[in-house]
Amino acid sequence: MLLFVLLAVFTAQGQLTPSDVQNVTGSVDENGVCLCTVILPDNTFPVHRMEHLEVLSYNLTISVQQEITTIQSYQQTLNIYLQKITNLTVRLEAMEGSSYTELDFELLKLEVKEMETLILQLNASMEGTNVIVHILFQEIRNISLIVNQLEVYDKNNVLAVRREIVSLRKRLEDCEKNQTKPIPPPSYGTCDHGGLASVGKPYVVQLNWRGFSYRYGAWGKDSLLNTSKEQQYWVAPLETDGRVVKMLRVYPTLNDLLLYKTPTDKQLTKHYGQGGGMIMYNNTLYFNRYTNGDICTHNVQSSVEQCKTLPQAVFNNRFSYADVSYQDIDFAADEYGLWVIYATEESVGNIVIGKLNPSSLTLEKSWTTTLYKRSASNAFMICGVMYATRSVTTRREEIFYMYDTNIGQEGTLSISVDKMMETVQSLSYNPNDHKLYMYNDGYEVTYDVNFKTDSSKN
Ligand SMILES: [Ca+2]
Repeated sequence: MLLFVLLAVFTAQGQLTPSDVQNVTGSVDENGVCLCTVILPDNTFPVHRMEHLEVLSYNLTISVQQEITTIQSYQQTLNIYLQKITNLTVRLEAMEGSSYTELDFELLKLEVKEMETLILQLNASMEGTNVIVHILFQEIRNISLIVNQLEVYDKNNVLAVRREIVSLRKRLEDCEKNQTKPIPPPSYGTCDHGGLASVGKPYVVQLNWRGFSYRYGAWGKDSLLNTSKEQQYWVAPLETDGRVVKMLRVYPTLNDLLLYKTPTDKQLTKHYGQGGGMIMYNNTLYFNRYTNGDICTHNVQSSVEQCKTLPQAVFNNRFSYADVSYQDIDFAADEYGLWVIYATEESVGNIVIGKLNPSSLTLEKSWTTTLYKRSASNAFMICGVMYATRSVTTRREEIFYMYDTNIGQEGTLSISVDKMMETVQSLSYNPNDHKLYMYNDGYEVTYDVNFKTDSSKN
């Protein structure tokens, strides 16, 4: 019984070995309670330290478990990041491997360089200035600059530039296909060519002598082939109403024109003119008579005037051109002689081309086209072919229609004509110098024209 108590006490205190149990002699007091004396050794078992250790161990186990959980969580996160990094690497490799490498830029630059060379050759092989080639050249230069910038800064636009290059290359190829073979310019007065090929850049000679407010009118040189007045220039601004012609000025040379020097003023005293359709032919001004369907002449030398009715021609702004008023009757001259471009009620406003006898002012022959006169901005003749223009923008005209009186056939074409001012007030060709003369809102402008080879004749 007593032994049991001791055992129970020790069991509650800690671990016991068999040597820890021994028999002792006890006694019972007057109250019947068992008493015994136990002599414990000096080095008692450190039960409290054991307890502390147990607590520490327990806590440590918990901490380790927590750490293991945390590490497992880190591992999962790390796995996710590893996956992301792997994906990024794949994408980077793909990007490096496709359009954005140094090598690619070098190839791009090579392509641009190649096109630059091509267009320089094209430009050199073409006769005169070609507007389309010039524009293409500028665009290629721009692309070249962009590629250089991109290489330094933003490489991601390489694809856009590449698309642009493809488009440019296509246009260049088209241009090459359409380009005319370089031919020596035909002799003045001959028609040994295949018709109009292109028109050069505008050359602004000067503002008319009456000033900017005289924006309507006409000017040029004598259009009679091999005229004796080849050096002479004439300028005839309309009054500011854009309708009446009262005078013209003649300069003996280009220098005189440029310096407004030694002019001869001629007054149209008997009959005023109407509209800017006039030309000088054999030192005689041909013009539409004011408020009338007559065509009249005024000889610069003798001041002799004569008039004759142009049969059926409408007048007084009935069928003028698209952007100008009172140019119902437009004179023209070419290698074949004198022409008149007009419309009639019978032609329902479509252009009629008349071959005019310069002396008698009678019609030798006429051709009716299908081009509504008011849809064209102006017209002129070269080698019996009428070419008509229309406005494309405020800075560009297009020669878009032709009628060949040699064969009685019409056709369409597209030749750009740059202009400095918005409205073509008049436009004529001169067979003596292969130039177009434009009165462009008061400015006197010339253009060189280029011809196709005879084999490509329309
Ligand atoms: Ca004209």
